[in-house]
Amino acid sequence: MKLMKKMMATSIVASFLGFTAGPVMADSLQDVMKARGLTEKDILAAAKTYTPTGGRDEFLAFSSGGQSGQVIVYGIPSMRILKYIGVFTPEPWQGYGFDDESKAVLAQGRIEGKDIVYGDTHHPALSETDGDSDGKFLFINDKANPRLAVIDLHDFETKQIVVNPFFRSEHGGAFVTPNTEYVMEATQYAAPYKGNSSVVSLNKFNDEFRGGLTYWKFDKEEGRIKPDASFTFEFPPYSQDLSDAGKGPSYGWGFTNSFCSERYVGGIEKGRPPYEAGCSSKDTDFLHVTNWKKASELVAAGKIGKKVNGSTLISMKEAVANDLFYLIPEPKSPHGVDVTPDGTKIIVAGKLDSHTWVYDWAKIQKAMADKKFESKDPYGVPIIAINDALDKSVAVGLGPLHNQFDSKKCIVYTSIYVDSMITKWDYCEGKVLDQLPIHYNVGHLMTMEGDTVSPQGKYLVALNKLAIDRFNPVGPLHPQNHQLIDISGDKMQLLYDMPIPLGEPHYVASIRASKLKPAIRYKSGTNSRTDKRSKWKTRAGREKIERSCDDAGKCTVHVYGTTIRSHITPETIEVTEGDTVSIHLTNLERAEDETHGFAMYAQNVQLSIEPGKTSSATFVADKPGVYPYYCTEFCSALHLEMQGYLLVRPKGFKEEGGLVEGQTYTKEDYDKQVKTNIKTQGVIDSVVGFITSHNYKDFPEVVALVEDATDQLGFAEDAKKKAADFAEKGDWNKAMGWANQWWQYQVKTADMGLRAKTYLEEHNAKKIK
Ligand code: CUK
Ligand code: CUA
Repeated sequence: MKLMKKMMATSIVASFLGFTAGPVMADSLQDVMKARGLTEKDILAAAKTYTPTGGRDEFLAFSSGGQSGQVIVYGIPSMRILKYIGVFTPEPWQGYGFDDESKAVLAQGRIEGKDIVYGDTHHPALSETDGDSDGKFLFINDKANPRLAVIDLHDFETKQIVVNPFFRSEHGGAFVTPNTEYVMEATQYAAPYKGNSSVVSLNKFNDEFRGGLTYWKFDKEEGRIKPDASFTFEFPPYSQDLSDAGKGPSYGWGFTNSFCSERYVGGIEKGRPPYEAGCSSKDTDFLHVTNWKKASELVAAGKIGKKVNGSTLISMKEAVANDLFYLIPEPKSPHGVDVTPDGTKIIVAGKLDSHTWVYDWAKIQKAMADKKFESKDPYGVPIIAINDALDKSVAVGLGPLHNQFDSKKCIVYTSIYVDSMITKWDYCEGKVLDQLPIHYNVGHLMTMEGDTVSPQGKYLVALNKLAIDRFNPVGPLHPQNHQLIDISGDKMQLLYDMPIPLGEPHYVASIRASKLKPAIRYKSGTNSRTDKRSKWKTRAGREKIERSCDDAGKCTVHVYGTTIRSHITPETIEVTEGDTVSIHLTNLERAEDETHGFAMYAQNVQLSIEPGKTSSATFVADKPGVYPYYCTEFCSALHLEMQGYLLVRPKGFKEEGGLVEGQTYTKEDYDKQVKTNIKTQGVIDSVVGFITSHNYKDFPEVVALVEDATDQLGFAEDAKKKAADFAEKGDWNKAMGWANQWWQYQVKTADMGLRAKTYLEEHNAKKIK
């Protein structure tokens, strides 16, 4: 222990004086290229993606985490993973699904009374203002259990989960309208609407099974979806697929495609052809066109819609009667539907066709105005003839799936599943410009801010379904392969393969990193899931334990605790067998990245308490015993010592004896420690001298570090006084303990100070006196 202290003190001095040794460069670039078998093309690709230490990415990508029910955040062009965000699934690192606050969010996603602890996430969507990404919120859907989640990009935390009031599966979400007025969510597999469980026979498929499209109302101020202000279009039982919202001239409208408009019901076990055959017999399916703007006005005026399950349902009859709903034939078993950045065209990729079809919004509008329809579907929905809607169709390759737009006018990229390639083409001229093989079988593709009115170009990511031979094998289940492609020139250039080890990410949304303004800390005592002050917020020195019992003799213990480097207050919690224990911890830190964790033996407790946050863990102490707890984030040199005990006493337990000391100290020990502390103070003083003699106030990062160091130094002063008081009384054990605590605070101060000094040196701070 003493040796370790000495080593630490020495290293503080050494790093202050700048004794650092760097490696000697032995290799030349040519040597490395030769040794690793790299070509010049490889080196160029590396230079385009390599991000030197401390460097930042130009774009951030929010990838679906597929079956994991999470979101993956990574940087572009470095392709470095930055975070997994727990959404539909518990995520222990973040305490998501372990603290009371986030358990309440996951509970919103219960389906018909059941906890669902996975999600089949498909499409993330970033909030928009005037059709452009605004960096405020992220939405993502769960296909299997029709749900939608809201993530606040202020802290990258999931705030809300809503369950679709009608559907039993969905796919065409999340897609936002240009001012995030609504978030679209369309069904996939038709089913009787929820609450209609008496109808289960597939014989009634045509009459009782339904698809649909929900427009979830989003309140941007509050950052929450408003189910009672949302509405759902009843759709025929065609398997609706993806959606996109209109923009510019098509603002106010939504587009949702479909497959299996054959309404085939399968039955392979009865000798009937399987779904895959019955659902792909017709030459065309239907693009569903809905007017959400007019619908919202009519619903608000009480003219249409019926309140069902706390939300509004617009029947097909009402939608048709009010000119809110139309169908247009589209290529066989289509997949992606994407509105061009200027909102004038709608591009549909026909999975079983080798063409993409480009629809013209002006033509569609004219057909609607003239009430020129080729016919009606069996549900009375008007069908606009293909010739009255289509601008052109372009042969792009076998199995086109999805489209994304470039910053250059008229340029679109389409993923070609069967041919494993990306096709770059011009949708104004109807010309293919370039094709690039990818590895293998691409699903979605994504360009920078490619869903918005102003795509940023530069890069494209191909989300490939199969990796096969691209990475070191890790068993029969392979990682996903995201390939980064440079699209800044005329020819696409493949730059990088990135394995994704977490579910199948169907889609990714990207944003210019400078648009994001994530927080460093919470206002002290924040419940991060409600964004409000927690009722359990605790201030330094106000920590307490309260036990109360109801008339039936059920007792609850509330622990109002705090965490700060490097202790948890309280350090001993004593309860009685059978008590419900609620531990509420507020992290008193203000320093960047000073998160504390809190885990406890055998209680399934694991919290992540970021600076300012208040987190709670509630459990029943049903077994007498000793339960160690500790901090799970390596937060400081004395992190391992950030610990405590929960003691669960049997009823009627009588304590015997008092606390014993494991070690006794003398005046000599105390004096020696004080000497060390005074030496350490010398180091701190010179660091402070360096900082204050420079223009550190021009660097907010350094100002924050200095604030934190000043806090720590204040605590050191406190401990120093306590040590002196006990020394006066000749209580060398307590004097020694507080002298040690004094030194601990000094170490933390020095740590902050050295970080500030390094920062100033690296950023060429100016000497001011
Ligand atoms: S989907 Cu999976 S490749 Cu859910 Cu958008 Cu197309
Ligand atoms: Cu706090 Cu480790």
